[in-house]
Amino acid sequence: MSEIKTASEIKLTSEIKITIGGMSCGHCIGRVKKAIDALTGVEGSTVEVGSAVVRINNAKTTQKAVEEAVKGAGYEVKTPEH
Ligand SMILES: [Cu+2]
Repeated sequence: MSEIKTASEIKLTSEIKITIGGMSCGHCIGRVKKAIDALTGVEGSTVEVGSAVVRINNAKTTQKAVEEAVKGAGYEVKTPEH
């Protein structure tokens, strides 16, 4: 069942979903979105109360970095470790 991937098949961009605690209103959305969008390697984000979908460039950033940015803005990340 092993699958060998060539370099061209490795996706450079991926979409990650983060579950966020502590958000309650549009002000929170603005703060979280600003923190995420300020990161190098973030190509786009959709933020709503309780979650964010973020498109990242895997060569420039990681899901962990995005989660740290959310925490740095004062919110709780509920995404399980994987
Ligand atoms: Cu709020």
